[in-house]
Amino acid sequence: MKKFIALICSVLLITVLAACGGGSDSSSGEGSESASGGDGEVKTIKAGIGLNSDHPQYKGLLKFKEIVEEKTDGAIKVETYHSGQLGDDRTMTEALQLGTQEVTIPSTAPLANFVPEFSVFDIPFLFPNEEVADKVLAGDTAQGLLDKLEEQNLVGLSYWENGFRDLTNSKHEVATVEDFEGLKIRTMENDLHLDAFKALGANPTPMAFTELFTALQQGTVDGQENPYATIYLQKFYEVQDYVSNTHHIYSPFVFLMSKSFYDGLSEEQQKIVKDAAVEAGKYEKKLNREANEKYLKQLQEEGMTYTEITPEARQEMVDAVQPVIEEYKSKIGEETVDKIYEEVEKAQK
Ligand code: KDG
Repeated sequence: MKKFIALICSVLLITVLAACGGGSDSSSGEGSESASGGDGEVKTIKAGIGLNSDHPQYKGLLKFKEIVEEKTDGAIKVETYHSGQLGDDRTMTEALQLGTQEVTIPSTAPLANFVPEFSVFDIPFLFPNEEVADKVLAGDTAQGLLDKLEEQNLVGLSYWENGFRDLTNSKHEVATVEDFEGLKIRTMENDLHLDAFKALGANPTPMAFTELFTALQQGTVDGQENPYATIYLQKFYEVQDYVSNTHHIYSPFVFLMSKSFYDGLSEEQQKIVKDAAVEAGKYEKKLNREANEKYLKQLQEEGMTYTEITPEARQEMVDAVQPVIEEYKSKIGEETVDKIYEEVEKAQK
């Protein structure tokens, strides 16, 4: 009996000690007042993305890890996952809301399912070039959209770059609007993308990025659209023969953190993760632009046929999607759409 009572007492003691702290629960941040946490507690950030480990996005994530672990003296540890090991853009964003994952960096397109105004970046042919995209993403509207994420239990720490999206397919060259006719195109999970491709005459299917390579390989879809860096680094050239510089949408990424995790950090730690997300984002953008520049040539070396879209043909595409843009103005929010167009115009002056 004595032995039994002693056993019960030690179990109780262990339970009380555990409740008083000492665990490495990544979501508990109470009581830590400095960057190093002060109480010796190590918080863990599980960070996952859909692209693979060769992509600039993953290299940017490693930069984030390096900065955060160094600046917090190891009090915050960052575990990195790529290639959809933790899920796709939507499921990882949901995991952040639930607090079971701390960081992900989705394209803004699937994020519009959480904050519809993000679809403003899905307006086809909105940005004429990267310089304009940079200015607008640093402007009031884009920064205001990051604030809106809080209502969804998410914190948007910075914009990164996915880039201008270009069309690939396995059927034929795409040079004009007519060439889209009947092509089965995978799009991101976003209604505006779907309707824009329908307006161009294609037959679009929304699908998570994690399923895309197999769908292209098995012919479930004929084509897809992504920046050159993704087309090359994900080896889509193995299952796609044609690439055109449609540049129809510029995709930003948003560096997202789970709000419950962020709220549990000390103020100093919050500043460190925020600054690191901005700094690592600059690094990612630089690598991404270098990659997009060099990979079109390499795609051709891998055997893809490249088709240049003439200004006239691009204008026909712009005209074809115009009714869709009109239709979506009220869905996105007239004010947001008007403001973004103003900012795009101002950025070109
Ligand atoms: O890591 C980001 C990817 O999951 C995704 O956003 C890539 O552009 C993309 C796509 O087509 O799904």
